[in-house]
Amino acid sequence: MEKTAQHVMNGLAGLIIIDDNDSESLDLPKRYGIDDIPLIIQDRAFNSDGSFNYNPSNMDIMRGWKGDTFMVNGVIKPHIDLEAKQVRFRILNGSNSRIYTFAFKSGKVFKQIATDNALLEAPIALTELKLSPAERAEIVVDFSNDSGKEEIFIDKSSGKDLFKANINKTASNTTTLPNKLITLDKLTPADAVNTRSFDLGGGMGGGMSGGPSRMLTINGKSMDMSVINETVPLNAIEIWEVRNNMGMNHNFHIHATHFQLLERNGSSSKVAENEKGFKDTVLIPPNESVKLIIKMTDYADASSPYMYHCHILEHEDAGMMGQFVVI
Ligand SMILES: [Cu+2]
Repeated sequence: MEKTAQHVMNGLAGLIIIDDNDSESLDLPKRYGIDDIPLIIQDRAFNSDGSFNYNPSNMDIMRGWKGDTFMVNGVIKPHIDLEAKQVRFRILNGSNSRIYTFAFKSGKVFKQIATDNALLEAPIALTELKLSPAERAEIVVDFSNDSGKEEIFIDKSSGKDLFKANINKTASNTTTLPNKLITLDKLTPADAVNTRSFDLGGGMGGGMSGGPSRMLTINGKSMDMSVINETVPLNAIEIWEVRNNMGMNHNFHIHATHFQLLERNGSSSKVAENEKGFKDTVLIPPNESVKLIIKMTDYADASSPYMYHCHILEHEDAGMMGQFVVI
């Protein structure tokens, strides 16, 4: 416990691709490494000998540690040669704390087709895509008319280049992104039988008295391995309201399920189109709130409970995590 940030920093993180019949049956780019490219985005700082420089202060822990060098699939500023066709990128923000706003430097439009856990019902056209730590997205970019061009994928938040794509290969097949992807089996708020509230809070004061692992809290409590914070009934549909009571970004991740985002700051209209899919991690900006609908469909007992936590790794290590059982 309290070492997740260090473990991920040292390399203990990856991306697993999960496809299903829906994904396979649609006319999506699906040739791995050719038109179906995983992107694991991470930031690091390096010592002069090339080793990782990671020694966060309490202030770094509070703010979320950020490195000055960006890696894509473990490589600094890589480039890729691509065919002049539609290309799918499966993106993971694998960073400890950094929130990215992904975009092409040219402003090129792309289509988001999937959120953390599933395809979206329809592609959403975007010019930028914000992902907080552990959030995933799949996008399809149409390079059909870009032969001979280069496109630079950037993080607009920091202004840094991430990788360069050279569109210098002839398309060896074509794919046509459908207008309709799937129908999500969404939960209905009227079916919810219970509401839970989670207040994300804390401050440096907690650190003074309890050390760094006690600085941050959910509902006033820091993570305690010996405490089960919530007991959730199996297959019950619930509303979870999560409030960020601090002047800094947090996100909220729930294990072993997916949820739907119903509201931001009490308003369903503030939920972006590309957030209306199945997710397991959601960004909550400073002093904002989200309302989620969730159903736990797997048992978990006290010997191996599930967790919910901020996925800014320094924050979860600082106590912003809780445990729950499903019975
Ligand atoms: Cu946090």
